[in-house]
This record gives sequence, C-alpha cells and structure tokens, in this order.
Amino acid sequence: MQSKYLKYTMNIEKSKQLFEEAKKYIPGGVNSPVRAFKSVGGDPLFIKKGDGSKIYDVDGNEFIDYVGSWGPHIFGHNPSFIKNALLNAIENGTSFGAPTELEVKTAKLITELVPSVEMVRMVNSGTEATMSAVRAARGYTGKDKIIKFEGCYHGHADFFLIKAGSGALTLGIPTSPGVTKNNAADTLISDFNNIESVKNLIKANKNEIAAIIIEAIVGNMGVIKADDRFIKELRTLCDEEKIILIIDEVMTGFRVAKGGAQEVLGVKADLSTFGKIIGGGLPVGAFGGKKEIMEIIAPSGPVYQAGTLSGNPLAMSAGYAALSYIKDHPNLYNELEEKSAYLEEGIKENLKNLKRKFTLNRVGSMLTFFFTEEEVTDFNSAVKSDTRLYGKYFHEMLKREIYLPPAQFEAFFISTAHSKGDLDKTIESNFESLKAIF
Ligand code: HOZ
Repeated sequence: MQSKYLKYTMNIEKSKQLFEEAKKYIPGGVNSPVRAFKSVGGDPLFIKKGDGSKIYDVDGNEFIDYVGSWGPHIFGHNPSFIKNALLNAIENGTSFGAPTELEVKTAKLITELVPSVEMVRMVNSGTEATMSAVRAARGYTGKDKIIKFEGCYHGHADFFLIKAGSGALTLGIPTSPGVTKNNAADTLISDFNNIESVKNLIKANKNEIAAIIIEAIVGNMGVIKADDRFIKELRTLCDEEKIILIIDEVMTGFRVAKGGAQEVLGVKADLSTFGKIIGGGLPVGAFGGKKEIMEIIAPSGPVYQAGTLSGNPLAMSAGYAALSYIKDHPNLYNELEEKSAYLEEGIKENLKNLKRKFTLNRVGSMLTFFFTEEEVTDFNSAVKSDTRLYGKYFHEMLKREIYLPPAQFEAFFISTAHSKGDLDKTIESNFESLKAIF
C-alpha cells in the first residue's frame, strides 16, 4: 500500500548549500554540536521559521517539531502572548546593564512557582546557571569536590565535561580534551539510580564534597527518571553529610510540572538550576535556592558572579510572559500529559503490532524512544541502544515531515500546540518508519 505520508521528493538543496557555506566559517557548520546530524547521518536542515507545532526549513518544507528548540517551546513556536511581550519590551530599548522592575517581578514569580527557591540570580544560559550554582556551593561549604552522575549533562563548563551526556555522549567525547586533569580531579562520578555508589564516594572523600548535582529526571542520556527511593536517600545523605544538593532543572523546570522534577519526585533541592522555558525562547538561565546559600553571591556575599546581559529586559519580558502564563493556566500540565500519553500509547501499540519491544521512557511531555529492548534506568542501560537504528528511524520520520532530535540520547518535547492531528500523523509515521527500517 502506498504510504500516506512518505515524501520521496523532499527538496533540501538550499539547506545543503547553506551547510557547505556554514562549514567555512563556523566549526562543523553549527553553533552547538548535536545540531549537525552527526550521529544520525546526513546534513542538518536550516530552519527559517516556527509557528505552533511546526517548523519550516529554508527550502519551504514543513515539519511537526518535537525538538522545540531543545525544550523551551512548551507552548509551541512563537505564541502570541510571548511575541507581544517582546514587541512591547523592545519599544523601550534592548539592554541597560542596570536593574529593572521586570527582573524583580520575574524573580518573585520563580520563588512562587518553585517552593525550594527563596532567592534567584538570573544568568544567560543553563551552563552559566550550573557552573555558578557549583561555585556558590563551594564558596558556602568551603569544600572543593563535587559528585555528578555518569551520563548526566550540566552544560559545558570544564568540570562538568567528565562522563557527560547529551552531545558529548552522542559524539563519543563524554570527557572532553581541553579539560585539565586538575579540573577533572574535583569531579567525582557516581552511577545514576545507585545510592551505594554515592555512599562509597562520600566515604572515600569524607568532608571534601561541596555538592552533588543531578538531573533528577534526566533528559541528556534520553529520558530517565530517578527512582523514588534513590532520590529520597540522596536527599538524606546530603543532609547528613552537609553536602549541597543541586537539582539541575534546566530541562525539567516548568516542563514536567510547574515545580519541575522536584514536584514530580517530592524532593527539595538546596539549589536549583534553570534554563530553556524560564526564558520563553530567549537565552536565559537562572540558579536559585535557599536564601542562606544564595546570599553568598556577590554583592551580598564574597562569591563572584556577574553578567553584562544578565536579566536582559527582552529576555525577561519573554520569560515573565511564559512563567505568568504557566501560573495562570495550571491545567496546561494535564493537557500536556494527555497529549504525551496519547503519543506514548500510539507508539506502544505500533510496537506491539510490529512485534518489537523497544523501550519508551516518558515523564510528562518529555519522551525518549530507546532502540533497546531492555529497561533503561541508567547510563549503562541507555548506551545499549542501537544508535545506528535510531539514525535510520530518524530519517524515515524526517521524510514523513516529523522532526525528531537528531540523536538517540535526547528527549522528544511535546507542546500544547501539538494537535490531535499532529499526534495521529506522528503515530502513523512511526508505524511506517519502523516498518521501513527492518
Ligand atoms: N544541549 C542541547 C541538547 N541537550 C543541544 C542544544 C542545541 O544544540 O541547540
């Protein structure tokens, strides 16, 4: 039977030309490695515009988008209330390097939405947020070492690029050249969902650990949720050992629930880090937490942290619009759950009909379809996925106008803009694509 969705004739000539040109001036032709399609093969598409659930490339092809700029677009692309907030803000100028009222309102709103956050500092990216949170923890505790988990990704600061996830994992450089031995020495690595491995490290480094940083719901080795018991024991361990627990909510904050992974798992961080949704699609990050710890940050305390564009008025207007919408529409998480569950069920039904047993992990509107039949609960089980097969699947979906993350160890993001029609087309395309790759 002729496929309903397959586009044999998709023209991507302009994207190809742009990529050749880009490679002359930008390393690898992209400004962030995962975008280059290296792990799925082929050339990246150059995107011209986004609207609702769709993106449009420079050749005029339309795709249902499940990347959503890697997480920020919880309402889909270019929602009118964010666009209007930006248009209003731009009337007054783009940057002052001085305090604004909107920063205060945004900070207050964040403390209302996330119970563990009493004070917050705005920065410009998730990387800045995580590296600054660690500096605050080190300054506060007077200790140097940190524990991170294998496969978790916290941005690209030197001391995080050790057994890291996301693009670093996908490209096979989880521990990056350029990170000095001394930098790496202060980062200890535990196994995700394995409390004994954390206990052993603490024992071997008694009174030396400033912080434990974790994606409590991981997005960067694909979606993996911390076990309830593991995360509760981790919290208790941190309290007993006077270690700062940093929950990295750059992906999960305002995404899996209003109060992020902490709300889903019923745990409170000492410090939390944010990005993506908090900026409404503009470059924003933030870190925040207990007042007592946050007051270590300059100018109230001695730990230096600064940024010319931090709290930028355009970024704050988009972020404030996004967070206000979330506050005023708590039901949006039910809508996201329904849509995401519908997609999950559809894919699972396809797998059943095709007699395949691949693993699907989903928390709210974040989902990863792992090409392994085993349960995925940590790094070792995640890397059992057949990434070559994911690449084939990715291209079959792309030919059917479905834009998925161009790497296995990432999340699909579902937005409120995804319609039932979009989800049905995705499910049917999933069936056809799976059939095509075997
Ligand atoms: N670090 C992002 C994925 N986890 C990718 C960012 C990008 O390439 O835009």
